[in-house]
Amino acid sequence: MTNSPFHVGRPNIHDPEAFLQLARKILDSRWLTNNGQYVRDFETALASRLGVRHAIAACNATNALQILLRTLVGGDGREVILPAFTFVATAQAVGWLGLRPVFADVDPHTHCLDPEDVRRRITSKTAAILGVHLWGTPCDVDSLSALARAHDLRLIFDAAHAFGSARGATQVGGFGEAEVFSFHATKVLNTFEGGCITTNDDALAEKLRLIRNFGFSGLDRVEYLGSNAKMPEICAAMGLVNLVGVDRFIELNRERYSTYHEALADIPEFKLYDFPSDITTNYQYVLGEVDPRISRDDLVAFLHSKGVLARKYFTPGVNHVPPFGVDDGVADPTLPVSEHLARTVLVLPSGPSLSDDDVRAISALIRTFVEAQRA
Ligand code: T4K
Repeated sequence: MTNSPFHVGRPNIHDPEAFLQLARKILDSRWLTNNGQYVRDFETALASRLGVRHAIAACNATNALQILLRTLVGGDGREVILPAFTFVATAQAVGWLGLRPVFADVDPHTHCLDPEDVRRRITSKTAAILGVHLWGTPCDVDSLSALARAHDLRLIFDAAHAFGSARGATQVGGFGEAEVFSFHATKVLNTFEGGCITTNDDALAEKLRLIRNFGFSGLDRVEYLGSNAKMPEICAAMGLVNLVGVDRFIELNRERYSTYHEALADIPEFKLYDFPSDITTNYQYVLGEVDPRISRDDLVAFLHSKGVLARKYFTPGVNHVPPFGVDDGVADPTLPVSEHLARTVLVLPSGPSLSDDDVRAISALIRTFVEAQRA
């Protein structure tokens, strides 16, 4: 493999020169953080792009989830229902606040929350549903909204993977009471580290802006229990530059996905994730399920030995991560789909840093491994 190693999360950088010019301006201005001009410009650009009233920039999605959960739900031991198949940060944000995560199973096709399983897990202690638009596929928002309304629950979404995704005419960003994006270096839109909360609720947005900054409502006046979840100016500058290129990144992601689709179509032991036809996505993650008769972990080791740094997202499942559980190899029978996916899913390198030839070469390695196992 000539260009290896190949990474799952190579950062997308639209225009380094434009970024460096902004960096110079930030240094000259001596205004580095605390709601500076670039953060405000980035928030305006995000809100406009996502079709929402408010985008509140944050230092990362984990912190953003925490201040949102704390503001809407509190931190008093009540229960939050979330998927068992997600990145650990979703559950850690809940656990960090002293809320109790209740893990629900996911749909075998979308890998997003199964509303029927959510319904079964609602109790008198349930305070909120936290959906995750995994792999950039929007959740079954209508069913989850109906459940939240019927049981008087808060409904928020972890949209860390879903910048640029949409269900019908509504872009991710406008669902539930609020949504949280990640702009981590590995995401389709990156600000080094970063994230944002989007909402159409004016009062919630105003409160979150204060809480993000220690709860200050004036120079010497603290109104709420706050935190420090501010995005620095340099990150906002990166975001502004990358926003210009994000549609191109998505287009390149889509091309890589199509190439994988063609190259892997006749390998039944590697079932490429199919994005539902009624949604729009950013194609940031390309993944497949490895037939359980073949060791997913051996395939990963083989690919790594060839410089292809495929990832076992998300293994172990969050229900097996301390303090939520133990990783003792015993599957939870009430979470059959999540347990299966945690054992079989493999995320492949993709995105603008790879060429279509790289994708074909990676696919050929998968074929070689699978055929050797068949023999
Ligand atoms: N909710 C969900 C559903 C999430 O997936 C995440 C984060 C969050 C919430 C929380 O968002 P943040 O608080 O992070 O904003 C990575 C990311 O760190 C994490 O943001 C992401 N999800 C998760 C799925 O993946 P790791 O530990 O796997 O990253 P790492 O360092 O192994 O990097 C992945 C690949 O990318 C490697 O091959 C190296 C390459 N890479 C990475 C970085 C940072 C580069 O080439 N350049 C880089 O600068 O967690």
